Amino acid sequence: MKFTLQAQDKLSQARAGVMETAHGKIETPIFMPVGTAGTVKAVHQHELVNDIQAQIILGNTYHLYLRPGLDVLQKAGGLHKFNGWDKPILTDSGGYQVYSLTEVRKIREEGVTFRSHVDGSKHLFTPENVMDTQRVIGADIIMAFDECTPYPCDYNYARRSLDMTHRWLKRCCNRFDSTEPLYGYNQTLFPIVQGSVYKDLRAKSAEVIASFEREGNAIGGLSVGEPAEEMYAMTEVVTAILPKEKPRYLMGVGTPINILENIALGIDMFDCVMPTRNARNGMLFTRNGIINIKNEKWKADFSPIEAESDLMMDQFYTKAYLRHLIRSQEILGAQIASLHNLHFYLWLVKQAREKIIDGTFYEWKEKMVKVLGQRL
Ligand code: PRF
Repeated sequence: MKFTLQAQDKLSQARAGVMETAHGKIETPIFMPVGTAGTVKAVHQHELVNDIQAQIILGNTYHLYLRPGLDVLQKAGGLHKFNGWDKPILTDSGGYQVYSLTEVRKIREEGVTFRSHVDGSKHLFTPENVMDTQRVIGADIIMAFDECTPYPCDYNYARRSLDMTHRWLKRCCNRFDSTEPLYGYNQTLFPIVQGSVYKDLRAKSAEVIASFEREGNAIGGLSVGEPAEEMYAMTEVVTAILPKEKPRYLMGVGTPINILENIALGIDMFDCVMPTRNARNGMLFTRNGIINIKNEKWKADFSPIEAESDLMMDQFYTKAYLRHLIRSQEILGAQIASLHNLHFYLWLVKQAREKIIDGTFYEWKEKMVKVLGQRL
């Protein structure tokens, strides 16, 4: 993988760049729609490509390992072949999903044992087998196995967990570097900074992670319930240490405002379930603020979903109709709202990129942050 920086904002740490993977280019800053089980929920591949120009999607090792399982994925020739998405894919390692989705789990030096949320069966994830699984899935960018500490988290737990995440990283790299890709194209491994909300632990972790000299670096353990100001403070500590010439990925973040603030702090890549998950509950993100489409207010509003948007569906359907679909739990409601929100997120990062390149990012960002939090 190659990463080229194209522009750097003067008033902030924001940057614009381009990543080149085996499945194509990614212009940064970028938002990656989440396709947990190999599908971005309620959105077709052709809509991702043609209607919203998604450049990369995310998959989850945990879900794909449980269903459809590695035998099917390997027979298919990897996830790209299986789901028909031939642009870049990034897979999360399963670490985070094991902590958030499974109840019975034991975290040990060897790895994590857990019970499947699907059928209760027992499994063990280790740094080694998670690398092997991500080889089988065949994502372009794969993630290290880490422990995402909860919030709040006491200092000593965070410190011990961090040391283990670093030892796990060494094991991930050993396994990854001693195995070959299965489908004839290169994959790359990103390590993950942890350290909860403690500046000294974050700084130490960033130094350790940077010393592995991988092609890109990620920041985990944020957006887990801490106040936004604490998240920003941690990003700032970490981006000051991670190398400038490599992409930085902030995992699981966040609201449109979180994304803009973190771009200003030097982050290049984001993913979050918020645009799709919230869409299914009727929350629409727009360039004028947030709409709860279920509100009475929209009952007979026959204006387009978003007049300024260039998404065909935003022009074609009205607010009143989308309100009706969502309130009736019609499948089409989830489809329209999900595509709308993803289109908005991709519009936002594309705007940010253009503003960074033309030198007006900072003032634009300040203005947008005021607008985007409004409830319409
Ligand atoms: N680790 C991994 N995946 C993640 C996170 C993490 O800390 C987060 C935290 N926001 C989201 N996804 N492996």
